[in-house]
Amino acid sequence: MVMKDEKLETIYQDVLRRNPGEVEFHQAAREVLESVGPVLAKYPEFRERKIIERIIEPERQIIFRVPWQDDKGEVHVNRGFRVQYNSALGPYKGGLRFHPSVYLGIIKFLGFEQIFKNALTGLPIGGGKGGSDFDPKGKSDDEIMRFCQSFMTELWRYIGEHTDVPAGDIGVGGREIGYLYGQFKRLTSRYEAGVLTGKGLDYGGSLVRTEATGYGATFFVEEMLKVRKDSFDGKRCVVSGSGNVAIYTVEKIHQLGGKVVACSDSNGYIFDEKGIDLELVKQLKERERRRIKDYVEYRKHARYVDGGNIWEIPCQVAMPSATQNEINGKDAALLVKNGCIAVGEGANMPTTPEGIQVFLQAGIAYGPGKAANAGGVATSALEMQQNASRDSWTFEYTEKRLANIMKNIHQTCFETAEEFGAKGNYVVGANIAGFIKVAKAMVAHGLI
Ligand code: NDP
Ligand code: 2IT
Repeated sequence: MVMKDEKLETIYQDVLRRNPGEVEFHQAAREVLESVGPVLAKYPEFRERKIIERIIEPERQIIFRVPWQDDKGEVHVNRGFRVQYNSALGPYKGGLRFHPSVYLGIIKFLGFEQIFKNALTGLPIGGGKGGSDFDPKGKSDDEIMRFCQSFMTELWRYIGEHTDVPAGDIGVGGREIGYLYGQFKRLTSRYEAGVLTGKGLDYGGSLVRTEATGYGATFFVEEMLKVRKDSFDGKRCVVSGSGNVAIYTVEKIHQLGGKVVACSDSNGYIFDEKGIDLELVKQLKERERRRIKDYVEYRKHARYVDGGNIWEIPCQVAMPSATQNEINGKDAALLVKNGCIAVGEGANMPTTPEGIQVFLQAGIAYGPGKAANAGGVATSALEMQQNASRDSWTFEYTEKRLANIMKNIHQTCFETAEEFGAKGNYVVGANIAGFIKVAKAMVAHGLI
């Protein structure tokens, strides 16, 4: 489908031509381009200063070799990436993803979305993303450590508390951040806590960072439900994935009175009519690093569906928290048909463009990732604040800050959508509000 605005269509065709094969990046770029037409009418200086053409081109892209040895002494070579996308609002900020599917197109889609997400938090952070096609599954602790050390041996010269501040994403959690931080400290001889976020609590991490993305996404859905005079109380929910974001989404939904009946990993899903036993999931996934199918060994009444599609489970609230494009048009239609009234994206870009159209046309509350999952990076920015002041805040205070930030993001998206004639459309609201903030700063900085 061709875009309504001819100039934007030309820009999009240019994106396709200059970034061949990067389909996830094309998808993320197109969604933003489709939203920002009305902004250009209101702010002609953005068009004159070619803000869109500039924002869509990363400021800097770094690609490097990561050689490492496994426990048997065999040598492996992976590829490392860091895309420093936009620094108009602050140092580049965004996670590192270790997954075999990683290539430049995935890092660019994530980095591009991160610019607008970070702008929405209202905190001084630019956008970036990195990672590697390394597969952490089945690797020993020592192998993970050697990989992280080799990765940081290249990355350290490009990052810093005022330059670029990586954190976790898929395949990168507290353990990996620890090894990365140790190697950064060794290479630089500096105790620069603010260079990474998601650190352990013993060496500069922030309380609530572990929980932040899942809690934040749940707060966002709570706000969307409030607009509809509704709440989580008694709601039947499905949360895909069983990693960091999924686990703390389930935790907060349960605290707010909802019941999560299914979660998953890349092999299949579990269904537990009595409600997911979160302590068991934490034991299996966080401490023992096992597969979700093992859940049914302990909860005999629960069911594991190998290779199954989790979206076939009827629910009122769906929170995709695994990976990109996990909900297609058919899945979205099935969710709506089965009575789903709200979708909050813990993952980045988990719904395909066709799926998004289904949700919007059905008029359900749909919270896109760059708004709904911003609590993770927002709490990373709170970790940076604590590091800068050599302070550490209590859990209660930090969670309150997070809840407030999510409330503000929701309000900003809601009001911006209304202002630009798309009431209730959080996609348009998030894209426009994030874009305007970055664009204004870019205009102020001149042509750089
Ligand atoms: P984890 O590595 O902790 O967990 C990822 C989960 O998603 C696992 O259950 C994993 O299953 C599943 N998954 C990953 N890749 C695929 C795939 N290709 N197909 C099917 N399932 C898959 O990562 P996080 O929980 O941190 O991240 C989940 C999502 O949330 C990602 O989209 C990430 O970008 C996003 N996000 C994360 C933030 C954070 O702070 N961590 C912040 C904002 C967004 P398996 O074990 O089988 O691979
Ligand atoms: O997608 C994301 O926002 C993250 N993976 C978290 C980034 C961060 O810097 O905390």
